[in-house]
This record gives sequence, C-alpha cells and structure tokens, in this order.
Amino acid sequence: MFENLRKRFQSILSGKENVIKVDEFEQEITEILLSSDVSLETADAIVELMRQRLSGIKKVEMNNFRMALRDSMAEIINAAGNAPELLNQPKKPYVILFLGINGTGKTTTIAKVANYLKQNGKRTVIAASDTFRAGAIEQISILAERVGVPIIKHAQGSDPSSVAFDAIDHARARNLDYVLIDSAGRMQTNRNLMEEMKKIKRVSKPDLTILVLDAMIGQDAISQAESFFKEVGYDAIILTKMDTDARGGAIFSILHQLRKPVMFIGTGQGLDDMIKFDPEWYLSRILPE
Ligand SMILES: Nc1nc2c(ncn2[C@@H]2O[C@H](COP(=O)(O)OP(=O)(O)O)[C@@H](O)[C@H]2O)c(=O)[nH]1
Ligand SMILES: [Mg+2]
Repeated sequence: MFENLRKRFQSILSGKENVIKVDEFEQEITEILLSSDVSLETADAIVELMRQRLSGIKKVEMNNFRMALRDSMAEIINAAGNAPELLNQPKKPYVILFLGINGTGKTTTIAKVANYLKQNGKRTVIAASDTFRAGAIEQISILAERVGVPIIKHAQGSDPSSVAFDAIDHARARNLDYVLIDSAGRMQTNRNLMEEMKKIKRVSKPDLTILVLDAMIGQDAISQAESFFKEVGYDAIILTKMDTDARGGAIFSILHQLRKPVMFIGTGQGLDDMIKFDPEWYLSRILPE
C-alpha cells in the first residue's frame, strides 16, 4: 500500500542537493499530492502549512523541508481528532451504528469488526438492519456464521429500527459487550430513507456511529457523503478498499474535508483484512526516514 506516494516523495526528497529552492519543491509536492488522489483543496492546505513552517525562507536544507512536509501532513491528520478506542469500553452493551452508501463495504466491515472484537475476547451481536436491499440479510447471516457471532434479523422490508432494538435487547439479556448495527445504503435524494436512518439512530441511541467510506471515493462522493451523512451525524470513519487504491492520498482529503478520525482501514475482502489506522505508521510509510 501507498507505494506510489512513497516512491514519488522519495524521488524528489533524496536528491543530491542539500539546499533546495522552496517554491520549486512546493510545486513538486503539490503535483505529487494531486496525482495521488489528494484533492486540490487539501493539497493547498498542506502546502500552506508548510509555507508557514518555513516562514517565508526561499532556500532551505532538504532535511528541514522534509520535516516541514511531514509535520504539515501530521497536522492535517491530527486536526481530525483521535480515533475512539473500540476495546475496553465501560458501557455494556456498547452500540455501534454503521452508515454508508451501498457498495462501500459496510457489511463486510461489520463482519471484520465483529471478528476483531471476538479475537479480543468480546461478545457481540449483529443487527441485520439493512432490510431494504434484496440479499442483504442473507449476506450478513453468512458472514456472522463465519465469524461465529449471533445475528438478529427480521423479514426483508421490515422496520430496521425494530431489528436494532431487538438486537440491543438480546445483548442486554445475555450481557453481551457490543451491538453492531448494519444499515441500508442511502442516496442523498431519498428523503424517506434518510428519515428511516435518523429513526434507527434515535431508537438505538448508538454510543458510536461509524461512516464507512470507500478509499476509491472521488471528490463528488466525498461532498455527497459530507452533506448527506452530516444530517444523521457520525463520529468516525472506516476507509475500505485501501488495497485497491494504488495512490493512497484519499486519506488526507477525507480527514481534511470531513474532519473526523479514521479508525480502521480495510485492506482486502477477508475477515482479517483490516488494520487500525495509525497516523505515525501511515506517515512513515509514505515518507520514510
Ligand atoms: N478489496 C477490498 N474489497 C472490499 C473491502 N471491503 C469490502 N470489499 C468488497 O466490496 C464489496 C461490497 O461490500 P459490502 O460489504 O457488501 O458493501 P455494503 O453495500 O456497503 O454493505 C464486496 O464485494 C466486498 O467484498 C476491502 O477492504 N478491500
Ligand atoms: Mg450491506
């Protein structure tokens, strides 16, 4: 992952020159960011932070330039806040609602999170609250069985909120640790579906609402997610399909434009293909020492 960004940064930052012209290098950095899926708005913000750090100096030592770049990227990431800790939540059951447009990987991610919690000794129940899409209940039932966690489901077309409610009830009765609520993908234009999603949230009163986003997401989709999901509200992001995104810069745009922390990144279709997003790890991958 992230090879493209790393190689491009390396190719300009490991040059022979010791003292470099800041404006030329700023331009190169912008180009690299743009060609790695970072939005113009976010690339500009990174360069602007760098400029402030270098406080108008025209020539600078390569090492200082590199440090300014790294610190600026870190600032963008940190401005989104710290990701909430999933394990060791005192509240029981800890209720997590997953939102996201169809096909982003919500259901797969729920299975991964259930698997992660199970590996850490936590007991979980899944609520099959995507009652809208044909095949959704069967898909999540198969995944739940594979992970080895119980699932609460009703018939297709039934009220998603009541499925969530029943799952929470189930967790309380059995003293389970977590409830993971799936939901149907929502289109911006569909008011009814939006109201339904708000109702799930009202009824289930989640302790954490996670927006699942596809790393291949374009600028339009980021704006769409922003305007749409802002109405329902969410606390953190899981970015899926990082394995298929050769460019890897979308993380910056998402953190910068949505201003919510990224908790995990999805790195494949398997149950174990998810890693905790660690800003230091990410930065050291794209900008090695
Ligand atoms: N390569 C890859 N594929 C993923 C990842 N997460 C989900 N997918 C795939 O994306 C497709 C849609 O996933 P699904 O969970 O059904 O999306 P949902 O509609 O949001 O619930 C499936 O084929 C998943 O296997 C990931 O991290 N990497
Ligand atoms: Mg789904």
